[in-house]
Amino acid sequence: MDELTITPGSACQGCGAALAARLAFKALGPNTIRHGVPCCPDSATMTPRGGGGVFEGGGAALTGTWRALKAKGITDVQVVGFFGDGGTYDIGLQGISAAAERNENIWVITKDNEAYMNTGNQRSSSTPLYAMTSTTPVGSVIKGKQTGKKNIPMIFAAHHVPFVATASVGYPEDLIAKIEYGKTLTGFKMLIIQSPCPVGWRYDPAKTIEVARSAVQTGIWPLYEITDGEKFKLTYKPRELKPVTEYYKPQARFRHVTDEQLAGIQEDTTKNWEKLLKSDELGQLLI
Ligand SMILES: Cc1ncc(C[n+]2csc(CCOP(=O)(O)OP(=O)(O)O)c2C)c(N)n1
Ligand code: SF4
Ligand SMILES: [Mg+2]
Repeated sequence: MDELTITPGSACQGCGAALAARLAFKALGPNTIRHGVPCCPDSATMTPRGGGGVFEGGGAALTGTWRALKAKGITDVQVVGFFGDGGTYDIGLQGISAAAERNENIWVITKDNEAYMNTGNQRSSSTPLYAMTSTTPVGSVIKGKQTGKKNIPMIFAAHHVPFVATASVGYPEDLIAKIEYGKTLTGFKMLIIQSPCPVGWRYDPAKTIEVARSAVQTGIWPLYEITDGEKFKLTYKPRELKPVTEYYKPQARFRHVTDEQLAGIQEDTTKNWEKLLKSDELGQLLI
């Protein structure tokens, strides 16, 4: 596999998003057209045939690109939107949902760093419960974000598209295998890559892989794939989950979270994991 991204580019030390780009484009290969919308390490994710775009137009730009190629009889190119969580969960959602509903033959690959990092760490709908961001500060009364993370993979699974999966920069083989499988499918494909950001999440930049792995091993960010909106498979199944505190404690964005709040997060995480395990056993998504 060739290195197709210019990394680290302008990204910060330990940037999970730049690593997500590096892995994703390696797996996608050179026969790929990338569209981007404004996001943090954009220059770090530039590919030889890069494109620019407007947030709300991501889904439409991808659609137009694929349809133009098809009209010319070119059908072996991967048309890829490489977006941030802001561009996927929030600002670009309507257009991406429309493209998914039409089952356009495109990819949406999201480097999910759980906030609008490029513009100064403002909260997005991907920011998790209690996380401190510049727009969900820790004050004397309200401490951090008061609502949970939007479950975007399940929202797109409900569009009944051919492929929706989660991935992590801490598990590169899993990430690459999902892209390689997606390349064999025609239709809408989505991969959400959890991409830790040492600047916004406030941890030691040397620990990006540890933080990413800990999200998966605690069940905070389970790795799975959903085909045709219903067939479900967990692609990483630890015999036992680690306690969520292992994920929360090293990140200063959660420094103010109380033991009682952590107990609530543990309960929700265990409940969700049990549901996913059951879905995995049945091979069928239980919502
Ligand atoms: C319609 C619109 N709203 C706001 C902006 C300003 N803006 C540029 S990048 C950005 C943050 C993007 O966040 P995300 O997609 O999560 O990418 P990240 O920076 O975290 O990599 C914002 C709000 C914009 N360019 N266009
Ligand atoms: S702010 Fe975070 S996501 Fe952005 S380049 Fe730096 S480490 Fe990467
Ligand atoms: Mg972001």
